[in-house]
Amino acid sequence: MHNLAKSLLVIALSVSSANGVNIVVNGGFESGPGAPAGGFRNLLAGDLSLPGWTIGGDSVDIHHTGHTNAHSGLYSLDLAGPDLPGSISQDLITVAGGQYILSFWYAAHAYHPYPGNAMATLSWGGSQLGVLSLPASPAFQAMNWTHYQIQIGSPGTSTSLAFTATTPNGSIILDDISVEPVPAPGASLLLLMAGLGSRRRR
Ligand SMILES: [Ca+2]
Repeated sequence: MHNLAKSLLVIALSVSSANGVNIVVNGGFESGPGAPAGGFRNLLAGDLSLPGWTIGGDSVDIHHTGHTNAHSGLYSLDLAGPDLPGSISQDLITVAGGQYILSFWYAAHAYHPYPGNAMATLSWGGSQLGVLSLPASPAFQAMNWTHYQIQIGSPGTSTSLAFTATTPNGSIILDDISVEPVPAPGASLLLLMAGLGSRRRR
């Protein structure tokens, strides 16, 4: 491949890839109280035991993978506890105007005692970014894990990330939430030019 073509490919790849540093604390729910093997643990709004996350609404549940299979690790988080919808949120330290890759996995509870899909909203920086909606998983050990990924800008130096159930018990379950900074295209281009310059001098 011609050197210029290689260089353009390097630029294209660097613009669209994150740098691998996840700024979400405990995005996989592996830290904190966990849940008994094969069971779940209910956490009421205001409970401070789940590192990184503020629990709101009514309550949420931490599920052990023996209860509903986690996307990875031992635990996932059910956005609605035994009754009414709950929520989780986290304030991320961001660079104003920076670009980030938001990625997570979601599934619907296999227990689904009402018509329609399990649903939740996703918000970023206080604005609703999307609606998560899935039919019930086929079984507790056959969860319909679905990937969500988007590149998005940060509005300020602190950006709230929030997930809010809009259906009651038997709702959306989350795992492996990450937000990774995307290197600025200008920075990649400067590094590349510096590299080309040093090769020419040799
Ligand atoms: Ca997990």
